[in-house]
Amino acid sequence: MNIPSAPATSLTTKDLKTDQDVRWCPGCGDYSILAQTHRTLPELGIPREKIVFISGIGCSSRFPYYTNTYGMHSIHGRATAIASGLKATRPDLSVWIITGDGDGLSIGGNHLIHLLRRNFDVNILLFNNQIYGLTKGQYSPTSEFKKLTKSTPYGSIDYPFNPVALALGADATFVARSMDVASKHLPEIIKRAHAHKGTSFVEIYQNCNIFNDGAFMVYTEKATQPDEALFLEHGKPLIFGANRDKGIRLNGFTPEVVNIQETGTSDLWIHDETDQVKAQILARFFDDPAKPNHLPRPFGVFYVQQRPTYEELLEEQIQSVTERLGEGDLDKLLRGKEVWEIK
Ligand SMILES: Cc1ncc(C[n+]2csc(CCOP(=O)(O)OP(=O)(O)O)c2C)c(N)n1
Ligand code: SF4
Repeated sequence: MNIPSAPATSLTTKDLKTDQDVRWCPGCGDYSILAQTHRTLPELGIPREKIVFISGIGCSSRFPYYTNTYGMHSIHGRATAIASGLKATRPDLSVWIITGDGDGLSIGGNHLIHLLRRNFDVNILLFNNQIYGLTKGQYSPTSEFKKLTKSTPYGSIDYPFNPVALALGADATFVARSMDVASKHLPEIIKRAHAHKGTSFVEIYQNCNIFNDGAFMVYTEKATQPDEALFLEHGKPLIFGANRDKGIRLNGFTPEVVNIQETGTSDLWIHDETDQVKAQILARFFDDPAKPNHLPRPFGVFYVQQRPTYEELLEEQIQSVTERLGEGDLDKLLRGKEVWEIK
């Protein structure tokens, strides 16, 4: 793809569009995520030639074709590995990983967790549609228990991953959740992810209207969203409900929903995105919305931690070893003392 230089100050949403035919099904949530990303990138102040989108395989992974920056539609589950290599050698680049729940959590699950713990300064946008879209509707690692698909005709007996809990378990330093159609929320989360120095993990609920239509409807539809979605804001109490009359408080380590009109707001849980223990509890707000007395599903930034990035530590280590031992010589190393002959 031809990437003419577009300085950060003049980059527009139009500049980011490509001449490629978009091959997603009409109505797919991927369009909305693409649009929000194109709308947000110019606000980040990065020159176009410094932006790289790396994807794996899947419908979502076609994203780099439709974004006029550098990019790579790579191999299944390995966008994380390729992005790590790129960031280690070119820390000046803004690296974005586009992956799906199949790509990132099935075949790519192992690479994902290691990227998270290493804390390369890259951004992961995981499009979660709870299905394999590209291969026509098999169940994925986030499909719900008992899910009926072509590959689970009697219902899935796999217990699903909770991607936010998984990322926290791998010691990710930025963990957030948003949704495809959230035209204000998603851009804010993308900006926060970019601003974070370290790996940012953003799970995005994405509707696959062909093979799993309506999977997240209770969170996205106007009629149900206020009671089902809990929008997290740092330093603010956890309040939700159509009349903003429901709150969350902690009873020991157990969250409970209270009616604010009865209890007031003084003992409500105040969201602190630097609190790892509370982030773990929030991640477990993962009830089936059909269950009576279920907790609402949180959206926003669950957790942020400042920790050195892998590329910083790598550079530091190379410098200190070079100062101590001098420039390395690969040829000498390969022909060093530990050489033996096989006869
Ligand atoms: C090595 C390998 N195994 C399996 C496949 C088949 N395959 C292609 S995409 C995909 C899953 C995609 O699901 P997801 O990441 O959720 O993306 P979506 O299409 O839903 O956006 C699979 C299993 C493949 N292309 N390569
Ligand atoms: S199959 Fe699903 S995820 Fe893939 S393009 Fe179509 S609607 Fe989107």
